[in-house]
Amino acid sequence: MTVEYKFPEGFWWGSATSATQIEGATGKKGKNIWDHWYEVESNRFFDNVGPEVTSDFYHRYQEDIQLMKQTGHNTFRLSISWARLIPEGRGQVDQEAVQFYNKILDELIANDIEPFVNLFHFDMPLALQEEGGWESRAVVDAYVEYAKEAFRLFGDKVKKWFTFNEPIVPVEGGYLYDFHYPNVVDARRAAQVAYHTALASAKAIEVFRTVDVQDGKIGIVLNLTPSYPRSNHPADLKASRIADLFFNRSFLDPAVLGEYPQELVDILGEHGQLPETQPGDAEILKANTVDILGVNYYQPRRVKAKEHLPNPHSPFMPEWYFDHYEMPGRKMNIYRGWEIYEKGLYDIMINLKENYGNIESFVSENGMGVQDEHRFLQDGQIQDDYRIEFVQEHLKWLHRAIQEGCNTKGYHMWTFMDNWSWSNAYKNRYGFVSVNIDTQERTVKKSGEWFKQVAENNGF
Ligand code: BGP
Repeated sequence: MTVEYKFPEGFWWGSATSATQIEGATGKKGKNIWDHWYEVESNRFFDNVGPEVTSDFYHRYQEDIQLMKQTGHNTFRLSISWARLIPEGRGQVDQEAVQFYNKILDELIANDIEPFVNLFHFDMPLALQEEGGWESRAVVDAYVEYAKEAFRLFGDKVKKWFTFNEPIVPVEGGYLYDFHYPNVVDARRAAQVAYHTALASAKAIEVFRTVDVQDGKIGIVLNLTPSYPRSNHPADLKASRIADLFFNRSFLDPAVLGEYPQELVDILGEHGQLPETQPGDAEILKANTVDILGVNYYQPRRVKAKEHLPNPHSPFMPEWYFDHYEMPGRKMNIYRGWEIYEKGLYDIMINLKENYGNIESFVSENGMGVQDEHRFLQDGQIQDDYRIEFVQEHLKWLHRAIQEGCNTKGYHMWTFMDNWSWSNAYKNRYGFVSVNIDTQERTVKKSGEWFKQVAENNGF
């Protein structure tokens, strides 16, 4: 068989998950904001389904790791649940949790699947949220202690660490647009949360390198959403540049370059939205940039100049500077409502090469959510040709980026098996493996079989 799109030797093939979305067994851990939000407002969750069981990975991890093998994984990203490891967020470590994560890591390694471990995937322990969550500087310190504990406990087995997954999402969801707990809408508080998260990441990296001296690499996973202007008109270009500042560079620049873009600082300053900082913070950010960058890419952002000037008396929001628009003729994932633009992945990688020192990177999430996916069931298997096409077309652009010298080491799908997704619960299915949420029965989809071939041939 000729392999037209061959990837570099040792390419990472796999998928990503997060603790809250797959583990279940919530009764055996401390509460996080998801457990709490579901308790107080279950109607905010699709079909009123909460995180108590999800895909029951807690009990089924052995079977699941076998399925990872069957679907060609040589790497796999999971996250540690902070509130499982340290139920109150700081202090006592739970020994059952230590055993649980050790068993998973051992099982992965025994099956030649390298574990990539992420420390925070949207799941603030409730006890710390009650202290102010990421608005509180003391919570940054608690996070650094947790990171240190995780490095100490699992550092012999884990050689790829990530401080955060998509840190902008809790900022947007929790403090700007009301789709995550604590449902605050306030740009200045959002800026404080964003700043403390970036600082927490840098401080965890400092501990990783200096205090505990771990071997291996440490990075961050960012959802980069390339911002495309409607036209070359200066006003559209400016709108797109500012959207990029808010939604990409607000984390990308401090993580990779160790400092904030001046234009972002100026805009926030003009509106009195700057976060509180402390002397010495800038040096910490500068000295502790990432070794490796995970790139989550789902869709682009299409932007045009603002049509109506914002009311200067209304509270400040990033949208004071741009409007979104629907590009005519764009290709859509009709099953999820997101635009599909495969070349976006190439544009991201070229940007990293040209403007971010060609940092070592990989695609840490990319995938296609599908509502009511059981309609594609035939002879007991989901025939997800649309997903195969989706992945393949993205991989073609990734291949081209690599050929042009981008330092890209792997491709992880979102996600391994259908899982519970935040307030969307089980609405959109993303897995290579389908999960019947009533019986917990797993079945490899057509895309899972296809992915195995791709991984085995290191291309297609
Ligand atoms: C990413 C998150 C994942 C996952 C995915 C799909 O942003 O990192 O945790 O939820 O989005 O999201 P959804 O199920 O809402 O389509």
